[in-house]
Amino acid sequence: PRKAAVLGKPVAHSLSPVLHGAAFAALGLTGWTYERIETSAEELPALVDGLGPEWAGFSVTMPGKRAALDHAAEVTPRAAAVGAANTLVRTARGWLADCTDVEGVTGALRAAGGYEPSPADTAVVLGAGGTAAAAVVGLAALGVRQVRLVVREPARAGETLDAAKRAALDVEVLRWAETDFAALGSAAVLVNTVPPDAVVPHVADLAPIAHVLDVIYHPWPTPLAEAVAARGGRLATGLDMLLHQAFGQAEHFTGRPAPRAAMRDALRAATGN
Ligand code: SKM
Repeated sequence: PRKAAVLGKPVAHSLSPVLHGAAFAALGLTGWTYERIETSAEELPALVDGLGPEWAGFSVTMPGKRAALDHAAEVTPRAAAVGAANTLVRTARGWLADCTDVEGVTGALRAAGGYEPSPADTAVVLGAGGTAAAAVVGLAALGVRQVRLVVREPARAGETLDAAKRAALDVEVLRWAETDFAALGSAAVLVNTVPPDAVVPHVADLAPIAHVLDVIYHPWPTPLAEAVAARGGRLATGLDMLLHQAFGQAEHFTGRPAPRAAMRDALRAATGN
């Protein structure tokens, strides 16, 4: 039997043990365990190197995603594109870093958000934190070419902007306070990564967008989600994203196809959704 864990700080709220515990059980991997280990970014390298060969790999959440990328011997193209890793997998050559958050975004937008991309589409991303970089790389992976990035602090948007440029996106950075939100309502797809209090004044302008991933899912529904649904739009949530990013991790840890239905059912049971 092998072991895996989610590393982060805080980590007590993480639903990854629900998802990966269900995956191991559905694959008949008796004795395999998945736990939470509270770890700062600074502690991460020594922690993973100090654990024995029974450890197959790790999910990595905030604040360790950059440290995980920097510590790896090998980096997948999508982790390099995002500039962060949410997965470390043990290989014969050392740690392999991947960023399955990209699949979290693409899977959530397609499956829950009903989004069928077209190259002429314009996407809007609200926010420039860690999730925004995965969002722009995910949108590029879907075939979107143009992104409007609406940010409250342009000085902090550098990492997301770099990710958008690496993904060869045509990106326009808009300063939140000066943005004409009504003009954004014609976008094909929206990924929101900022808290409801900032979005509320603009909900009516954004509501016409037909496909929305609102990564903020607590409390649900957000005012944005309600307004989009009332206009007939399709919604994906942070929980959809969590589910879809876990599939690739489960495959990395076990070497087998992820038991998707079992993982989805376990997440639903744990969250009442
Ligand atoms: O990228 C994911 C990570 O793999 C696990 C996670 C969690 O357990 O809450 C959240 C995201 O950062």
